[in-house]
Amino acid sequence: PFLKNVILHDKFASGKYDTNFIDDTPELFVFPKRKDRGTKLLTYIGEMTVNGVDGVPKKQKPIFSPVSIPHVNHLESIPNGTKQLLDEHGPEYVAKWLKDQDKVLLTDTTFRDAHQSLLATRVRSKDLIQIAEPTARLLPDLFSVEMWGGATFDVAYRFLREDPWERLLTLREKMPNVLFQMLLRASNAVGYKNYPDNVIQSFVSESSKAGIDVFRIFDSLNWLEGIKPAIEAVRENNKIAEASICYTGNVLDKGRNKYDLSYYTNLAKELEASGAHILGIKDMAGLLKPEAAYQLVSTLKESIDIPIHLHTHDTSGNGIYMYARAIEAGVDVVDVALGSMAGSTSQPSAQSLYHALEGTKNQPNMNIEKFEELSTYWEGVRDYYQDFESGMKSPHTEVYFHEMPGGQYSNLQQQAKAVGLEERWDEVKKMFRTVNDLFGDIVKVTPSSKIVGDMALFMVQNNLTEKDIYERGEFMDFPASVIEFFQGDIGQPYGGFPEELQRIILKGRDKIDVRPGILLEPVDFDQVRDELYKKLDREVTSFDMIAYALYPDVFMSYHNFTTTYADVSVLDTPTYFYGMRLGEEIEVEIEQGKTLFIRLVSISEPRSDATRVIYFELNGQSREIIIKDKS
Ligand code: 3PY
Ligand code: ZN
Repeated sequence: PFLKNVILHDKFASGKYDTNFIDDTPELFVFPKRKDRGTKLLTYIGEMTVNGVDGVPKKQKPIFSPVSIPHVNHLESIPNGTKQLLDEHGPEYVAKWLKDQDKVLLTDTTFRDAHQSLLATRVRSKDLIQIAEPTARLLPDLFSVEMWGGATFDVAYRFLREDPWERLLTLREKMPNVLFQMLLRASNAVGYKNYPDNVIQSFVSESSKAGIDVFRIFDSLNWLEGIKPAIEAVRENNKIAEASICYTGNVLDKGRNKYDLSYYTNLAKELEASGAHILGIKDMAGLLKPEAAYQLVSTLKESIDIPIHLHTHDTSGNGIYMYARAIEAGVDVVDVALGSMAGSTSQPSAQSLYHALEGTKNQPNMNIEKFEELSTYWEGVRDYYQDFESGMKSPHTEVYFHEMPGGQYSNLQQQAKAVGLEERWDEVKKMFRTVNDLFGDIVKVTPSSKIVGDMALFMVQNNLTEKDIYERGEFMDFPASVIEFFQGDIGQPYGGFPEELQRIILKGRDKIDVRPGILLEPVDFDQVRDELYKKLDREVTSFDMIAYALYPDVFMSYHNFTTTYADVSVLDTPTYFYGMRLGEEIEVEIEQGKTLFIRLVSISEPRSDATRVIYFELNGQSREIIIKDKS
């Protein structure tokens, strides 16, 4: 280990060391602690068995049927797809190729937005990885697979205790043929605030290296200044910049004309001029109605030369009809999810679209049986995450009123639960719209939608009306995110801030009207490396550095968790959430060729200090683990 520390040390690697190197470098003598992954994993399983996972009421582990993984021939080579087009010919070529296709192309969002929108982003890497290679083999005609970014990055570290970079690298290895697409919140990267420009540049360059090909970039206020640096960063890495307009309001409503057709076409032209290879229409809440889609896509097709990629959420139940009209108007790609992970707050179903377009010249090129096979797999996996379902059982046309993004619905609901507002969820949704109007009718998508959500929770919790805010707001402590928004920290909303409200909320604090990235000091990554080396007590990767620069506390809490419990991503999902049943036996492959056989033998009654003894068998040997019962 000493030699390894020397070789991995920055100074040694860069040749900048002298004869005092060993004396002056105490970290060379810090050796990795002996791992006992077995005991750590048993402790985690014991915790889940006795206390359950945070945020989910403790319940007995349900019995799940085995999931069905489609049979594929692993020896055959994986068919080529759009990834090869990009790697061989570059982004401009792919954009032109896309525009030249007669049939509509598809992006499958099952690996990202579908579960962000249906299951509070909780799908674990294990469930993605085991279906990755079959997906690559069975759906090689997809334009792309959206599988990263948005909330998945944060949630992976924060709630799933796994490394999102590992997820990306492993999926890339298993799916070498289809473009990988991510959602990038422009200057907010995959976080909720503006970051210095060099963090965005490093994030884009590292994610490009790790396997992302298409970056769907949006600014949460549709602010052009906010989106430009991210477009440039993507172009520098020779990847596809899909710059997006976020659709809000209703272009058909002539009484509400803040966001009309000319607003969107002007923005689209500016995005094209700023270097977008593809224009994204990001209908994050599913507000785009069929006729509006027809008018919007037709107008955009006349105004710009780049291809158009349409994204929606099927909350209202009108998604397929809307897509059909957009396709008639010439849209080039649409986002769909596999049937069992589609509909409601998620994307429209791939299979439904296929059948809806039968008899038209645009029907996508897809082998419907393969989609069905993969859909069966997801039907089984979705059961594991039943505690994160939103409870929405049928189309909700009320979305046209509250305008809440699909990806936010189940997440805000979890947030409302956490602050005791579960019973008042209907009020929270109505308040979401009240806050929108109070803020001057803004674009609502992460992070602006989170700010509207925070304010809505604050107002419901304190039983406040719009009038109360204007009359008594001087004496209120508003949520930090709301104050930052009115300071200009995430950018400038179209049409500006409502001035009187801004005064009430800021209470004399400073505000800015320039791009926040201009004012933020670049992150010193050398310093981050040194700091992290001390904290992690191991080699620091550029992935760790970026994660730490984005969210230091979440990253450190993830690290501390893995130090206590080892790498829990190796556990199957039911065990990860619910622990084990008495008498149950599981196999856990902790690394290739190394499997632990674990049996839960018995659990003692709580002792006087509220601890229980959990008796396991680990590879045939008895092991006892002590867990405090928190009930
Ligand atoms: C995200 O930013 O995570 C979204 O999905 C926005 O729609
Ligand atoms: Zn979405």
